[in-house]
Amino acid sequence: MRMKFDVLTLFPNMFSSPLRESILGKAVEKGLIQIQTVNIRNFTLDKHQVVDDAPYGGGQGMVMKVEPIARAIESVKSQNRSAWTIYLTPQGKPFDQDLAKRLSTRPHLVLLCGRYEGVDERAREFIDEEISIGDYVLTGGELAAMVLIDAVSRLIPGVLGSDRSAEEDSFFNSLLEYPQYTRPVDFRGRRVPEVLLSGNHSAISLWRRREAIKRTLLRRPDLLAKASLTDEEKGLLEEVLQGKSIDGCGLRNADEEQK
Ligand code: 4GX
Repeated sequence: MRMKFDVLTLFPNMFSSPLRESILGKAVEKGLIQIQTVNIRNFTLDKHQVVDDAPYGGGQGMVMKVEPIARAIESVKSQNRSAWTIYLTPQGKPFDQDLAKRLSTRPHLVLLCGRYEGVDERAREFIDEEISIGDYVLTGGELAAMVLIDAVSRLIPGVLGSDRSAEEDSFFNSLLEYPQYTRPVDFRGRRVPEVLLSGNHSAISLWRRREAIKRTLLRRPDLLAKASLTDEEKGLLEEVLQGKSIDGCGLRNADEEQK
């Protein structure tokens, strides 16, 4: 087993099908990853198995109680001391590919999924790291946990096919992907760029790197600022910046009037 995920949640059923389809399903079958859910409700001690309560000081909604969370985390940790505990919350560190890479080196992640207005502040003392998957509000941490599991799992050696390495991804060198085409060569008059049909591999490679740079410049200049470009890529960027053919780069305005 290369990597184990334990998910602490009030809705374990949410994790049954999505993570067992396709590539992740294969990885689970192969024993490369293991995903287990722990129902926080099983760690209540009262007859009615209450997991939430009204906030002290008043206010809207409910807060997840600290004791069931503490007992659930202690239970998982007692079986595996190397476990690294993560709380998914909009207040956490922004999740990105670098963070996914760092987490993929850990043998055991424990993911706490909050519901309602969040967890009692004292539950945070059981957490090693808080992570946000983006600046928007979900109804709970479960979908965020699934995003993290997906992005981390595909970095585990053997999870992607042998001919398909995660290191080839555009984000590996922090550029957006170049445009891809497959058959037919002519779709309603829109043709595949000639260079891709040429069989000239160095010309194809150059075209792809130029397109990746154009697209990144136009759509995500913030990524380009962070990217460590090779001298050749810097040259391509200069060319593009000097205005040699900057078309739409596949960008369409969502507000554009539909024809
Ligand atoms: N990236 N959510 C956490 C519960 C909550 C409410 C208030 C703290 C304060 C999210 C995200 C996310 C929804 C998970 C609210 N926790 N998680 N949950 N964005 O939106 O990770």
